[in-house]
Amino acid sequence: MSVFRDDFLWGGACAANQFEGAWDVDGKGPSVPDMCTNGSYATPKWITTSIHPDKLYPSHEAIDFYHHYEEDIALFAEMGFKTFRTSINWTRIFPTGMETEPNEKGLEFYDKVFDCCKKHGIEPLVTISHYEMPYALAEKYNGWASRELIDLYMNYCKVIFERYKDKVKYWLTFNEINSGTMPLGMVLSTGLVKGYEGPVNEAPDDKQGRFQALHHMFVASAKAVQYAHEHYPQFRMGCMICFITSYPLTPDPADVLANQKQMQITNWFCSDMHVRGEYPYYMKRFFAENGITIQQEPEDATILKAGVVDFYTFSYYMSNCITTHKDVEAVGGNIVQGAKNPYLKASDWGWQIDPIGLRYSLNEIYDRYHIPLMVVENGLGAYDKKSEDGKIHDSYRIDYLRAHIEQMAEAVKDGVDLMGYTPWGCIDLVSASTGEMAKRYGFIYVNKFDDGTGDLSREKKDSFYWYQKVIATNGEDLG
Ligand code: BGP
Repeated sequence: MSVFRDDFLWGGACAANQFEGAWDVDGKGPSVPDMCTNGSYATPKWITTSIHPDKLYPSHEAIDFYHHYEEDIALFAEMGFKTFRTSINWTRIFPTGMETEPNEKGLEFYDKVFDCCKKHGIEPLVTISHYEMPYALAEKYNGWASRELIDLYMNYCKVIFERYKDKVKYWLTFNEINSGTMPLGMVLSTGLVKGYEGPVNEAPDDKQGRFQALHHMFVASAKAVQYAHEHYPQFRMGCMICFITSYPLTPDPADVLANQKQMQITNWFCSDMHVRGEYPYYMKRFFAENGITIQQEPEDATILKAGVVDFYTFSYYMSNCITTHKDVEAVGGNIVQGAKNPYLKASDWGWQIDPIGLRYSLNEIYDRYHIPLMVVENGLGAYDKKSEDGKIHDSYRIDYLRAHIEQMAEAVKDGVDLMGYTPWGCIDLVSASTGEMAKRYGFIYVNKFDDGTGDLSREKKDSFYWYQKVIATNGEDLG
């Protein structure tokens, strides 16, 4: 007997700006990621203030899901997907974010995508804003630094809610909102990039601006949730957190405390805002010690309380160690760096692989909130090489996913209410952190390379057939 519930949402996850391409087709406007060049593990990608003809911008074509969506969704269906997590490109609907009328052609595209999902019995799970905002809003308002963004985001939400009310039930307001607690969130999510051109990891950090931007995003999220609950009671509204579990590197109480602080600021702060609808007590001291003052309107507290989410989703790739000790070996990570854990191995990109940490995280989150959880990103970014038989034998990816699903099963046995699982980049796509194609996550290989070449043809990897079996047995056969 499977431990996962009968209606468990097995599927996969992608984001519009990382796989759709067609960046200027059918009236779409440029987004912040459309201004980002390619990079690699060693060389950071850049954000530019205009498009340089001599540079490569990977989101412009990406894997061209825009023109391949029927073929791709058919492949997802063949794997047995019950759900498909994707996002809507805000700039397809409102090219600058400031129009009064939406772009009909953009709306039609998502009609076709969601209809195609329905045809295959796949439930869409839609991220409203996944690391993508109109570049015009970054230029004019310095992104979420401005309160104006709340109304503009609401205009966008109202249009897509009404248009897709019969097609989409599950919505996530912002992808990995907590990346705004870290400097990398300047470019990725808060859009504080007005006038900045240079490597994304060197954008001058504006801590005050980031936390003010987060406040605006929390209010926007809460307003969207409240509006959805009032007008579309069938909707289920969720948050999405980049959950980076960290451990104290040593039993030194100073390390334990440092880790507790780290967990509070990077993981729990944004989670608490979404689920409990108010600033947690520990932020007062953090703001005071960091010279941060949050400008709030009198109505904000009520809005935040009224717009708490129905379910909690998160990405989980790795864990980290925190220490107060000097001279320890550092490691990389998706949005946060830490100390090397001697018990774990890391991916080729330095992300420490920790399946047990997923069970631990699921228990920690569920214990705190007691609302349904979903793992909406997980996976191994790896270099895939074709074997002599011309196929991709990605046993390393299967091993990674199997180990994580095993730990999800343990968490369910622990009593955690887990709704579903959508591994990241179920079809190869552009990496968010580096802009590479070479960092592949997919069950489906796409013939597209870092230099922009490739015929975009799709091929099934070994993991495709493995995941098909996992879904068919509701997670019982992980062999
Ligand atoms: C998450 C993002 C995704 C995705 C993933 C993998 O942080 O939500 O957009 O890209 O990480 O990261 P990367 O693409 O950098 O390997």
